Amino acid sequence: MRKKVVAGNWKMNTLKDDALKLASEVVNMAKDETPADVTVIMGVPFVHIGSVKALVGGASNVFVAAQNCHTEESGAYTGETSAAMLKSYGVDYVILGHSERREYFKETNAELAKKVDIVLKHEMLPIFCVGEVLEEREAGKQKEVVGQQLEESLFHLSEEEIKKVVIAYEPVWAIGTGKTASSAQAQEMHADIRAMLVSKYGSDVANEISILYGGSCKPSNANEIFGGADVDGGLIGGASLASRDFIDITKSY
Ligand code: 3PY
Repeated sequence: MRKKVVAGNWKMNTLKDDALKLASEVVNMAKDETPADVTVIMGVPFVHIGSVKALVGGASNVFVAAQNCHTEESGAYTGETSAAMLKSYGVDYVILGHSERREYFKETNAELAKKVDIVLKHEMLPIFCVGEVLEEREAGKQKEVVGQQLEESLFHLSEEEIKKVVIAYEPVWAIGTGKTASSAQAQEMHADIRAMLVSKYGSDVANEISILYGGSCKPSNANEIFGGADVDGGLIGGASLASRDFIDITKSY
């Protein structure tokens, strides 16, 4: 059985008090309302990780993700945060390759392969984002683009390693634009990603890997999107900043 996952991506939002309030609401509401088989993840800014992690404590269905990490173990990289640092705060997951990082920080597939490796080395789980931009979709190249992202950043992993990765398909044209892929478009790409995983790793392994949809997912469309046979949950942007909306999405299976 694949893990159902609803992961929030807070991006560069929340001041200290907002972060603690949001995290404590999510923990309390998830305990009472989220179905037991759904893994809830909050992807919080680095500065809040220590305090959010302390607040989450031993909550059984809520986990903490960072939104990035550096490729190297330590050293002279002013302003950066290492995987080992995140692990020392008890971080569970690290979001890697979000389209905003690919676009604004010029992260490449090769660099992301290194980040995936260092996150796994420090026994955290990558949430690895893939997705095409609008021009690529309009040119019918979405499968090729996503295939290349998987090939160059993930397909060097062993079977045991790839099973630890959560993949998030986020069509870039649907991020922060209010546009959402239709449930049919989402399922189609998720099935293509699953097929690529099957041809590389075989169906037993491929069927264990959760594939999340991201891109303007909200309570009003989550149920339909999560209905796709290969859609195992969502990576949630704006709606993860409102505890009520976020928790409602965790109940949308
Ligand atoms: C969005 O939904 O806007 C996202 O980018 C989720 O990561």
